[in-house]
Parts: sequence; structure tokens; C-alpha cells
Amino acid sequence: MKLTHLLIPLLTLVGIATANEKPNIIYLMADDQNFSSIGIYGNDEVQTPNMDKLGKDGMIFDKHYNTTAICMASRATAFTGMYEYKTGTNFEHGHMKPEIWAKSYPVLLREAGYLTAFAGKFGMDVYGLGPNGKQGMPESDFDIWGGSKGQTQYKTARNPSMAKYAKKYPHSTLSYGAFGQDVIRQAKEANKPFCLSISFKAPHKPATPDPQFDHIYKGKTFTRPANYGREHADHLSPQSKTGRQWERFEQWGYDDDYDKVMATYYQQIYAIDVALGMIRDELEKQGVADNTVIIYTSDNGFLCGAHGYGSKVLPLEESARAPLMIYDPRSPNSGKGLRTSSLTGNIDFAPTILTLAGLEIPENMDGKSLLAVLQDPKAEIHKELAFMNLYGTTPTKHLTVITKDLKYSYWWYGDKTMEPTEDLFHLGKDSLELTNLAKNPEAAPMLEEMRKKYDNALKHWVANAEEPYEKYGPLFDRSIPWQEKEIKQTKGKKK
Ligand SMILES: [Ca+2]
Repeated sequence: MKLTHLLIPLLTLVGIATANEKPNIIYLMADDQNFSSIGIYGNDEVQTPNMDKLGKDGMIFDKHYNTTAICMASRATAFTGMYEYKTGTNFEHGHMKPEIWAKSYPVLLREAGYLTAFAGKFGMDVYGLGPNGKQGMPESDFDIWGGSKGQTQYKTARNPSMAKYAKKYPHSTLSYGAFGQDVIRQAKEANKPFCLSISFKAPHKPATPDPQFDHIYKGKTFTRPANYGREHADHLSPQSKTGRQWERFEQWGYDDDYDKVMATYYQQIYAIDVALGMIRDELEKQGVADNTVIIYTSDNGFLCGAHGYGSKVLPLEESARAPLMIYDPRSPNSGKGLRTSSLTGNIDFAPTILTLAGLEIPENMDGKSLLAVLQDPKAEIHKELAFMNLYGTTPTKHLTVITKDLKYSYWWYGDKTMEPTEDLFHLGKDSLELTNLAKNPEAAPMLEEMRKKYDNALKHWVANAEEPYEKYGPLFDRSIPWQEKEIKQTKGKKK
């Protein structure tokens, strides 16, 4: 008998065994990384070779939104697959309730036999799961833990669960690459599928790049985007200019020190790129790369001077959109450099990860599995997504509805100096959001369509809100004049 006759049935058996094997899952999340900070997203002034490779190996998502563009709420949504008003978790509203955490993807995957690991900025506490039954991070719900409190520290030595990496990697970003390598090795030894989640601190402020990469952008200058600066803000709402995002254009040097600020920002992202490379190298080394799905994203975008704003929070593209690349080596679509303009959100991560692990998506989750998009980049899994901000000054709190082509925001707040305002952007024709169509008579049918979608999104909110989010129902209601609303002023905590 020829050797090939023996090999074919053998290979078939191996193939079946591989297909039945649960894939390993790696979820990597930067903090405040703008989508245009990556080469493959069209920026030829940055160096992101590993992110570019991941995108080419997998699929690049061009219409991916964080449904709340701020750290704590966005992370709560990524863990649970639910909108912020259902997680009840954000700086001004409280930490996560244990019954909500119990339905998060890390808990469900561990229950399903996965080795689970987390490192970096967890971003919230869970009530009752900290030391002595107080609030704290659910460290004991993970097999391997490298998470740290609050915002975490750039100095590795100051993150207690990561201190063992401090000597070799004194700056935290690469320490997370080393942590990832250790998890991959340990899971291999334990012969278990693993789910590794890493939340990098970078490139969040205070801008603290790893000095070993000082040469990467030394003396470089950067092209300002076409919507850069205050001259592109006249058509935007007065409400959006009451918060720190407006002040930070000047405070953070986007106005007069743009090149240096961006060089520092990109240098921080460069280190994440190196850490991503470390993790992918280890997957190859351990022989598990072919069965490991990698998701790379950010918890929110970053305005970087667009329209004269800095920071995040606002519903503008640079803030609300984030990079997303998914590489499933088992997918026939991998390696083709495919892009998708399907509308996706961070509510989709938990459902996607559960589906990858062969689990059902619980009914409480608002998101959908992204695997349908990986199979067909033209698949539309959402007709619309809600985007919200419930953090910071009262006027900046608002609800937005996004479709593939349109974005509508209702700025409900009014006082003696400003009236409620609407934004309507045709993203399909105006991705830089330079023309507000809300008062354009020709756009009236689009405006009506989006108002209806907004009202429906608010209805869903009111029907499903976790305490204390029900209070926003009447505030965000378009049919109630602002004079009849009970408005309390908040300024937002320093985060
Ligand atoms: Ca963030």
C-alpha cells in the first residue's frame, strides 16, 4: 500500500479532532486608541507592523463602535455584552453588581472548562467579590491574574500582581506581552483551552511611553486630519463644548504642540504592537497559533484634536469608533486581507467569545456574534446601534443612534444659554462629520427616520434600565420641553 493511502485517513482523523477542539481566545484591548493610529487603517505615518499583520491575517472592521466611549462603562459592556444602562456600571453610577458579573464572558468560559487569565486595567470593582466581601476585583474568578486596581500604573513594579515582570520589563506595556506568553505556556502544560484577556494601560494619559522606543518617532511630524481644529466645530452642539473634551484641545497641546503630542501617543501604541508580536510569537512556539482566535480593539477612540476637542466621551467618529481586527486562523476568509463595513459594537464581544467557545448567547445580552461577519464580511448584524454618554457635565450626557450611513444625536439639555440641539451626519458621504444636516430641509426624511430610531432606542433603555439609569428616560425624551425636566448639574469625577 502506498504511503499516501495510509496518510489520507490519518489526516482526516486529525482534521476532525482539530475541528472539535475548542479554540483558544485572546482578547486584547488598548485604552484610548484612535482607529487612525494603525497603518492598516490608512495612516502611513505610523509604525504598527504587528497590528497590520493581524489585520491582514484576519479581518479589519471599519465600522466598529464602542457604545459608550469611556473606560469603565466600555469595559463593563465588553465583559457582559450589554449596553451601559443594563450593566449599571460607570464612574458616576456605581461598580458592577455580582449578578451581572456572573453572566460575563470570563465567568461563563471558566465554567465551560476554559483556563481564564486577565491582566491590566480591569477598570471597575464588583460588589461583594473583593477582600472580606467588600467591593473589589474578581481575582478569584480567574485562573491566572495580572489585573491591577483603578487606572493601573505605567511602572510595572507598582502593579502588585505584575511585579515579577518588573526587572525585565520596567514599563508595563511589554510586561503584558510577557504575561500573555506565560499564560499560553501554562495552558499548554495544563492541556486546556484558554481565554486570555489583556487590557493595556497604554496609550491612556498620563502619556508615559516606554523610553526604549524613543527613536521610533523622534523628530517626526504628522499630518493633521481634515477636520482638525476649532474651525471645524461651529456646526457642533454647545452642549458638547461644556465638558473637558473641549478644554483638552488646548490643555493637552493639540493646538500648539501637535507633533510632539502625537509622537508620544504613537510611541505608546508602538509598544503595544511589540507586545502583540510577543504573544503571536509564543503561539507559534507552543504550536497553538492555528487554533487561537485573536481579537484586537480599544475601549474607546481618541479625539486627538478633531473639531478642536481632546479626549473621548463624545459621539464623534474619532471618539466613538475604535479599531477592531479579528483573526480566526480556522476561517477560510483568513489571510485574504478582507475588510468589513458591517456595523458592529462592543456589545458584540461577549456574544462572539461565547459562540467561539461553543456556548449559547444568553438572552440578556444586547450584542450579536461577530462570527457571521467573519464568514461573510457583507453580513449586516445590526441595523442600528445606540451610543451614549452618562459621564461628565450634565449637558454632555446624551444618547445617539448610529446606522451604517447615518448618525443622529439628541442633545436634550437646555438652560438660559442653550437650547436642545440635534446633530445629523451622513457618515457614508461625510465621515469627517463636517456638515450637520439636522436643519437641512432636504434631509428631513432622514431626520425623521433617525428620530424614530432614537425614540425606539430610548424605549429599550427605559424598559431595561438597571438602577439608577431609569432617571435618564424622561431627561432624554424628545417630547418633553427642557423647562419641564428635573435637571441636576454634575461635573464628573477626575478619571
Ligand atoms: Ca479608555
